[in-house]
Amino acid sequence: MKKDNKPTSKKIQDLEKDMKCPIDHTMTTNDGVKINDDNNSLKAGERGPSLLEDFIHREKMSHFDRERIPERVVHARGSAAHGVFELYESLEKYTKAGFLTDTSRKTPVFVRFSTVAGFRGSPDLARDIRGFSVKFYTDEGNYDLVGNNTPVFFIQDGMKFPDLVHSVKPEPDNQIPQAASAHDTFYDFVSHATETLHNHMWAMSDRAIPRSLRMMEGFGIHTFRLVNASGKSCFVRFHWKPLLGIHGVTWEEAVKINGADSDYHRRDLWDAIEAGHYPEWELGLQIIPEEDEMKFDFDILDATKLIPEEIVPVKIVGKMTLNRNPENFFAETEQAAFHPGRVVPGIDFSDDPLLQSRLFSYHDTQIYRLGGANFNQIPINRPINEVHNNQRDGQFQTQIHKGKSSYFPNSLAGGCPHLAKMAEGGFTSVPAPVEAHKVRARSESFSDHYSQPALLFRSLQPWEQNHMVNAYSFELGKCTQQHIQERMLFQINKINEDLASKVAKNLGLKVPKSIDMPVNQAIGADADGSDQPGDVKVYLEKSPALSMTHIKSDRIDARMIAVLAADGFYMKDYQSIKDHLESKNAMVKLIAPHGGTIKCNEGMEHKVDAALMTTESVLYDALFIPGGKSVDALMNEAKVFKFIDESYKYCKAIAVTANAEDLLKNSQAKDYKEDKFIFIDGEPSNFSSAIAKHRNWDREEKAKMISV
Ligand code: HDE
Repeated sequence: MKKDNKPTSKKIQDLEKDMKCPIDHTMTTNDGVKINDDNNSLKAGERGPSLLEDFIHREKMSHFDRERIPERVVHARGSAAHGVFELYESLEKYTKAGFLTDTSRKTPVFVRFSTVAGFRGSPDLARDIRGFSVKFYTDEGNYDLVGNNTPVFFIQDGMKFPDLVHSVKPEPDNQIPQAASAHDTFYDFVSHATETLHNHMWAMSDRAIPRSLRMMEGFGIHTFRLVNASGKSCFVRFHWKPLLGIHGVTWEEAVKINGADSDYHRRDLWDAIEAGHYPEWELGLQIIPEEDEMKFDFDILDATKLIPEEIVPVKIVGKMTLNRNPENFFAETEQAAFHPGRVVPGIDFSDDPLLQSRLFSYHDTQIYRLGGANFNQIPINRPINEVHNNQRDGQFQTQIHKGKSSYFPNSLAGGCPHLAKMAEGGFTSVPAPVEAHKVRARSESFSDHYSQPALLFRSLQPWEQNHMVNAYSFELGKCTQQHIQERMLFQINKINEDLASKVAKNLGLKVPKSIDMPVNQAIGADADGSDQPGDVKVYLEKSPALSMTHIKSDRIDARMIAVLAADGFYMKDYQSIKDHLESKNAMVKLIAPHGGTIKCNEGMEHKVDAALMTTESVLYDALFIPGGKSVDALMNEAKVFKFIDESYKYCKAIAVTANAEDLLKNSQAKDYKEDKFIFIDGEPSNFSSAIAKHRNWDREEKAKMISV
């Protein structure tokens, strides 16, 4: 296989062994027989009948008939990329994992982002939690950090996972709605299972409708363990911090984006990497000494609780860069198998019951989804170090194991493969003491379901809170059963009365004082319990790290900037903005009333990136309109005003020069002169700083009456 100039790694080199390229090759059957007609089946006479002996036709058709494999039961819709992880400082004090102790290593990674509920072809901008799965191909074997973009999960015990997923997926009778939580079954479940309320609130935040996969935080969620070379262990929670900041769109935009480009996130990630504007995240650890396990106001084994960063700071330890798109979606992204149980020496599990349940599910589902127990041999899944053991045979075995011995101990193979001594890196589980009775129960320390969603709501900026009111109102407004809406209002009211009353007003309902909840339906209640457990406790007034504003970034890598122009636009104005934005890695797109080319005032032809009729303003982060004769033509285009009005309504940065201001005057953006994100003949650097801040949310209230 010919090498390309793309970034490489030990894993890419490993994958190259299996890459195929048709250039300069003759077409053959799967048995290598050359084919000289791929257009016609074999027939008795030109008009048939077709002959069964046509092995070329049969082979082609029966392979096609089996092209689909089962999609992931959750996280079916995903997009992935290759990259590299680099460590800033050795963490040998805490762990013996090579990729966390050796700062000279560049550990290859493969990262898959996903939505949870939608099917494989569902739109990207669904309101949903995003999966954030990272496979580290370390020298000591594969380590998978399979996280989400929210710091907590919906449930505490894996026993409830099938129920949770059944409730959020399309309803079983009619398979409606696709990739949406806004329906009765989900809220029927959530309002009963109060442990879900915290992550549900995260799902109601703008984090659940990200602007880009490149602009999301990632969280390992569960408490794991790190173990150092002397066997000492500590607890840890993993965080990914995006260097582009955390940004979302509004629900109204999301609905439009899904219509204009249902692959919006997939395309954004792909295009950014193709353009060389590689997305980056820093890895952060919250480290908790073993002896501090019980010192918190919540249980660190409870995956519905976060550890506020103000209580245990996040230590930044390294950086991950995604620098290469997959060569083949099916071979890599679809066949990639991530599993939280895939750990390397130096990392171990905690007793979190949700995590323990996952340790079974992922491997189990992958054996089914990928057609058998040998799925680890699929190129994207195999480690970069060698694999030797006595597991044999099975479907799709691709390796040829030599010799007579397939058991241990043996003498016929000289005792090989031999065991690794501890000093050679053999995996040993932390010998944590256990003394307990077998019980089917939930720990009392898991019973506080309201304090952390209340902390989250208190910690948000007013605009984030407003978006949340809208999200709850929309989602519950889509429920058809009043008793479900009321049960939700009752639960929200326990978290925050102001939030509940605003949502109730939008629903045209009252917050009920009590609800009828049979004891055996309330998951968190004691066996003889009367009500859902826990009142709101305030152990921290606010956690600023929970707001999306907590990561500041001045970067605009691969932000999409729309330039509206027609024949006669001022070249100098265009060039100076374009040069500045491109120097900051933004993508500047020329949009005109028609495709092909347009002429600037200096007589040069410029290639149009998109005709107005083929694109939509919601696909861009900011708008620039240079002045010139072009303005007369733009004045007659209804879509130009849609661009301006929508950009204004959705609080984006807008820049115009010279007479292009007339377009603003004629738009619905009446207050443009007072707006700090609108620039008339302004400095390009002010425009780019505004784009980096993402949106002028202060404008939102003023702009809400704009109709687009
Ligand atoms: Fe998953 N989850 N999950 N999940 N999950 C799967 O594994 C499961 C949970 C997450 O990009 C499945 O190979 C159970 C938490 C991601 O390929 C399945 C429980 C978190 C992905 C499964 C959880 C996640 C999955 C489906 C509760 C965040 C996509 C296909 C005990 C920390 C991985 C597959 C990818 C995928 C089970 C809870 C994240 C069915 C039983 C908590 C990012 O095995």
